[in-house]
Amino acid sequence: MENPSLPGLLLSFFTLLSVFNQVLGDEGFCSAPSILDQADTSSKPLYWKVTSPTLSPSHLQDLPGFTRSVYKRDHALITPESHVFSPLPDWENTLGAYLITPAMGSHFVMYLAKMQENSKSGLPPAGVERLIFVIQGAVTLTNSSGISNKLMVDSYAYLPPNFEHSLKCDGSTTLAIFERRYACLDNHITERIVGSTDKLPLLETPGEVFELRKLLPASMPYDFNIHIMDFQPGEFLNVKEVHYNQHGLLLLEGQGIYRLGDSWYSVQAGDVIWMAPFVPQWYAALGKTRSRYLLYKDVNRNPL
Ligand code: UGY
Ligand code: MN
Repeated sequence: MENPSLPGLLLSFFTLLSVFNQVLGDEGFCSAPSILDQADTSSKPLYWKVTSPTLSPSHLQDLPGFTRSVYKRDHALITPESHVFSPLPDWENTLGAYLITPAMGSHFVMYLAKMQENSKSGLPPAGVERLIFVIQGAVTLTNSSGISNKLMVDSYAYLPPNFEHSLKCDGSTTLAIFERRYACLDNHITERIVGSTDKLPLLETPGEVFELRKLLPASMPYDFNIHIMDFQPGEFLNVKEVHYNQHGLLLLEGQGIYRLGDSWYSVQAGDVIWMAPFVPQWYAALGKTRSRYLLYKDVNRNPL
């Protein structure tokens, strides 16, 4: 038999190599989803994961009927693949997904609002206060005397009960919104607040390692606050909390494990959690990047 020539040998080698690569390709039988695929997040806008969620591992993305969402008596995890959007009542050209409502037992609502060029907000019902936080895009907030503020990603506004205002935008925008019926106190009123997370000071967190900012003043007039909590990978809550306050949480960045009652959940940016009063709660941040969440908490009122 004739010996194969060198070019012939090389050709066979490269043919074999390319077949081997195809077999092992992106979804190869022995490959895990590559961390490198997710690594280049530096060029992406802040909070991009909230509106571009992925399921991990990726081979579960199209599994019929699969969701990580859970609804229980004292907590719920509502993950992006089960968000359902419909026109928001009283808003123009805006789709909303109510993710936490009194039907679950909460005394507040939390929803995502998706606006576009010709969208306009409606007002909350009488006596209801509102906090909006910009996740994607930008929105212009105008009050009845014509004063306007442009709110970019990471900015927020608090509107006291019965405060006339409207929100408009030039393009695709996503807002997280919290509303509750204001619990009045004699001789106290709340004021309109406009701000941005990066301008807020870090607050003391005795006994804890996470970084804390609060969107609203801690003073008596305010019956709730929104905390911004940052954890580096590997950091976790030291206190295994059980408390009278309710929570509504939106994970803005990162991933980790949330313990709620006796259940332990893998969570990632875009996930929403409802925590009823007294549900045991604990978080540990994992992965390669910072975890950041927005957290509604009722404060400054006697629970009686
Ligand atoms: O302030 C809080 O109650 C907060 N640390 N809870 C939480 O992160 N689940
Ligand atoms: Mn808590």
